[in-house]
Amino acid sequence: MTWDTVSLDWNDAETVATLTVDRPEALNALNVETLEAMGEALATAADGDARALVLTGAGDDAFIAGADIKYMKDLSVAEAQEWGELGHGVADALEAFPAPTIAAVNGYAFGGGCEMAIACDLRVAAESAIIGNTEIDLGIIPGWGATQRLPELVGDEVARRMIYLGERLDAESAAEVGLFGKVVPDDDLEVVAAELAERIAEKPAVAMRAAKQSLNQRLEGSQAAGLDYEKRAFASLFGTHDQREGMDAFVEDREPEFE
Ligand code: DAK
Repeated sequence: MTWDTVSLDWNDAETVATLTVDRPEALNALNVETLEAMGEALATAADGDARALVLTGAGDDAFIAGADIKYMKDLSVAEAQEWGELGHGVADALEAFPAPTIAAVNGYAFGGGCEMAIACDLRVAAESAIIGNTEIDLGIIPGWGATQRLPELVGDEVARRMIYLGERLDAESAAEVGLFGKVVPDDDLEVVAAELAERIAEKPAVAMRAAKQSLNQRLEGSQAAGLDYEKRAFASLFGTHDQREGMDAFVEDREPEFE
């Protein structure tokens, strides 16, 4: 199976799959086609019994610069709900992937890009990576899981600062708050992520799956309700003045004037 904006590659032993988002013209921002392709690629990797999966972005500039603002800007509430479901589906598929997933964060990881990274089991970052949930500056809130997953990783105080202020953290600061497990020189990222994936892939697969499922179990229940709430809250912002203004301003390359 091949896709225009996503590739799926395997190591020689066919134990580690690497899913690369490849939309250079939009800094790997996620549109409908790319999210659908990611979902299919994850299913293919699971069917191929991947024992570890690496998620990364093509090129040196971006992991994923977020959801595609140009696509999102004119969505109605109903369309935003569908859009939310699509992105949530991919983040959920990463979280529930039957083997550990590693985000190799190269460059920008904003908004939905940050949300895909935090849906992975582990995060390794290049020194030049910058990460944040920047949605507030577009007049919306994170819509693919960050209000629930981010506090789990970095604690409530830091998550609130990041989401309320749209803070963009450099790699070192992100590692300090526990968002990145490891920061490496840019040129080493691919190798370090691959080595980590290989180490995981060499462990007993059945126990690994049980370990992941058990760790994920603690998130069940209250997180599901929280994710549902987030979907509804996100969609309800479409059509508001600040959502239109925030996204128009981005597309027109000017400062937004919020209400
Ligand atoms: N969407 C669409 N295009 C994008 C993009 C994005 N997120 N980010 C960058 N691009 C495009 C730019 O428009 C530009 O395209 P052209 O003008 O060349 O056609 C090209 O990529 C290169 O970008 P720049 O020229 O801006 O490059 P710079 O190096 O100057 O700046 C930047 C890079 C990453 C700092 C800047 O592009 C930027 O700030 N981008 C926006 C980052 C951002 O705010 N990301 C968060 C998006 S909001 C939900 C669903 C989803 C979400 C929430 C709820 N529900 C339905 C529940 C998620 C929301 C988000 O992710």
